[in-house]
Amino acid sequence: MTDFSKIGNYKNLVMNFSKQIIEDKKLWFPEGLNCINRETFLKDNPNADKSIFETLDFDGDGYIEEDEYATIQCADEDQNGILSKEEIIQLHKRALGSTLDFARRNIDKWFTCDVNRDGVLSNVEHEMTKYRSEDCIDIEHMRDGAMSNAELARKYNMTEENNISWTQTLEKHMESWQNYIVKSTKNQYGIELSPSEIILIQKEMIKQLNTWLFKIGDNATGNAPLYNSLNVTSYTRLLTDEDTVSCCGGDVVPPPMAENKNACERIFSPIEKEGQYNSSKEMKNRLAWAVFETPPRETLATGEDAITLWQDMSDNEYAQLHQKWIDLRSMTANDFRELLKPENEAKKEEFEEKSYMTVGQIVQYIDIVESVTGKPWDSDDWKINNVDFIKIRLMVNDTLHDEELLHGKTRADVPENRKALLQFLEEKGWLYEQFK
Ligand SMILES: [Ca+2]
Ligand SMILES: [Ca+2]
Ligand SMILES: [Ca+2]
Repeated sequence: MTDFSKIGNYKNLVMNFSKQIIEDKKLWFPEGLNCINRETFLKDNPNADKSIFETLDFDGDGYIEEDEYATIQCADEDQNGILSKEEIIQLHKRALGSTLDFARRNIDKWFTCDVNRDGVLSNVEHEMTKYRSEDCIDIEHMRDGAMSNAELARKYNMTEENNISWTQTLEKHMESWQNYIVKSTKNQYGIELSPSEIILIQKEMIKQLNTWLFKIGDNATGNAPLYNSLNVTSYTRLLTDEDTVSCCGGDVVPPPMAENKNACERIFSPIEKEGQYNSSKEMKNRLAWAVFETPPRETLATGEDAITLWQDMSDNEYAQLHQKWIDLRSMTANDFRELLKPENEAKKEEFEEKSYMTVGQIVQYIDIVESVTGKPWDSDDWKINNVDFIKIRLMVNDTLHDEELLHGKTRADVPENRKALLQFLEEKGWLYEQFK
């Protein structure tokens, strides 16, 4: 387990971040990342224990990135510079919680490809993944519901019996995902998951698989989860519970909210804990940000504040971008619903060309929020508290009713199009007792 306590008081460390190109991360951050290499760290902190560098460099790439350092700062709730036992436990809990969340979603993702729900990704099913555009906007093609391979081949004009050169089983998928998540929990939180926690992750996946004996998640029924169709950027912006301001979007590019490019405005406040909430204005900012096509991050300088983020842009360029933000932000729920009408098809297409979310997705999100608040989106007399927010997340992920799906069900209740999954789970020994 990572020993955060040996860092001592991190505020005593000299941290001279500078923009550097990291070979391993060049693909994502071609302009480099704000970080410190080992040599600089040791030079600036001659008296610090040598192992502190390794502790702070979560992913072991030889650099302490700002993100890695920020995790420590965030975990230090009372800001006294030292991670107490309790603060480390909380960090660990948060890391595990998010991992379990991802475990369920990983299984949900699998079934966007495994259309006949038999636990194996056939050639035809794999072929179909090419209909998935890079940003997943076209993923609707992939969610026609449970369908046999023959039906699928017919629908997409493929030969079903093409030689099976590529088969992936769910088991292999789960195993490789598990390896990935263990590594990424270390990279992101500096947390090493224990063997018993890894078993917990496996159990979570198996539970979700049993849930899929009944889970619909199909376009055909109109119940496609919003999560499966959103691109990663929009998803993050809609569902992050962390404090975010227009000058530092964290891992994602902020929106040009402020009139003055050097100013900072709050997009929304943190909503992670009891008592915290987002106002209707903040929620509308959130949605607009998820929709807004921000400039590619490599065209922006990365940095801690707005001043460095927007500096490379001329005042005029920024003003234009800001105007686009204002225009989008002034759109009402009704405007979006209007766009969905058949006679507005052309307008809708035009809008979607410059949008991270489809109009359908936007309306689906608004519907979810309205159902939680019981108030119209366009009014201003509502807010979202921490409990509401969790509910919205569950609804976006379509996992709100997962627990109930298994209640009181037996083998006889398993629908015909899930018999293959039932058999698969039985063979693997993953089938819940109640279905045997
Ligand atoms: Ca690192
Ligand atoms: Ca502390
Ligand atoms: Ca299959």
